[in-house]
Amino acid sequence: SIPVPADLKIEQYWNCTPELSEGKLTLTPADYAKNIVSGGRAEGIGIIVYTDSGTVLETCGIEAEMKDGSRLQAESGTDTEEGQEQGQAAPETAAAKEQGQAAPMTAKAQEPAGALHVEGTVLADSAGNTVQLKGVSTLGLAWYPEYVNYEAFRTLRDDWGANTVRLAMYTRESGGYCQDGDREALKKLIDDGVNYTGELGMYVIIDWHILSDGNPNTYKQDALEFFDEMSEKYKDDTHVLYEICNEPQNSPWNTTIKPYAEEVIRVIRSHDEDAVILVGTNTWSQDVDEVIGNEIADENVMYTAHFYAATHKENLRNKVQKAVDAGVPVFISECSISDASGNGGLDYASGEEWMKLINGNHISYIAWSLCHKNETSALLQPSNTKTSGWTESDLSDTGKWFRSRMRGE
Ligand code: IDC
Repeated sequence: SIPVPADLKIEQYWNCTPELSEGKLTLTPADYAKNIVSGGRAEGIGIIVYTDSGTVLETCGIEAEMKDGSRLQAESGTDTEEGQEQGQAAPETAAAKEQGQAAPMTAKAQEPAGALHVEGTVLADSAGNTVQLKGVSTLGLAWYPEYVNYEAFRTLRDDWGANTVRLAMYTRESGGYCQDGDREALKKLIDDGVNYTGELGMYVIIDWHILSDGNPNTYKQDALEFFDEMSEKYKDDTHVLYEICNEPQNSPWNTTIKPYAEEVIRVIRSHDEDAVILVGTNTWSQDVDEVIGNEIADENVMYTAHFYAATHKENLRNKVQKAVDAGVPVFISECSISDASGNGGLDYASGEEWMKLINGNHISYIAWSLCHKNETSALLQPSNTKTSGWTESDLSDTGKWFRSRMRGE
């Protein structure tokens, strides 16, 4: 809660919900209902503000660490006493006192989101704070390319509270990378997606979307070349995660998926030592329990579980919990409340059970899928024509449900 001039206006914000009232600006972090306690830290939260009168905003209780290690500080002016009584004000730092005057807040262009790493079963930022990624997946990149645009992602960030976009690139389906797809066009869409998310301070997942090809080794050579190219190109982009096989089937973990993953990971690691890599599990990414005691020897690997709540219920939830309890880092890189066909009736009750599991374990999750196809998992109404700036009435029932979950409502 920050005291601000009465005529303050908010131009932009990210990873938080700002609320202005009577000369006070309150920022609520978007992260899984996280409270920043007095003296605590939060990263990636931003606001751009201005005043018509030109009043400089210099008395606020915010302290921020800049990328170059220097500190941007501002001392709380009028709110200190009251705030301290409530245990809310930012601490008066020694440095701020020494300066005798607070540094002005500068509006900076959004920095790309900082590198993540796996800590225990969850993701964490460089300061060790748990980070829960949440966001949406495209449908096949070749099918709905119009939704890969800056404003669409910005809407997801600012209105949905999403911090991640998954770029699903099918391999074998029509328009797929190893089928009849236009490889250059697909890579251009990925590049656009990586750049837009970078500019927006969001994370992005490059998803090698195997499906009807079943065994990840079907196109292993293509996968090795593709990830060689991607990881070299994006080695300095801290916001990029790689998902190396969407949904293997009839592929036992130990003899088939794990050796494939080890090979692809070796290639990625030759360019990028620590990007987070997501590995699919057998049976359409449902057998995360197979990984228990047989993990890949790499610190920044997570294993995916996918659910479609109307089909996958307690049985799969138990498997996920069992894996997490055994220390396996699980990432839900695809999910919906429809049935497994991506269509059919929605199961809200099962969806709520999944959310309890997800939030109870700080599991990252991605909703399927950002498009207006006439199927119930599509997040937009079939009649939708907007490529960004959707209001609630533009969203399908599934879209509305996920939006309110991501907003923590
Ligand atoms: C579905 C799409 C559908 C498309 C089909 C292609 O929703 O429009 O025609 O793929 O085969 C998955 C897959 C994902 C599926 C989705 C729903 O990862 O590609 O998308 N699903 O069936 N696993 C479980 C469900």
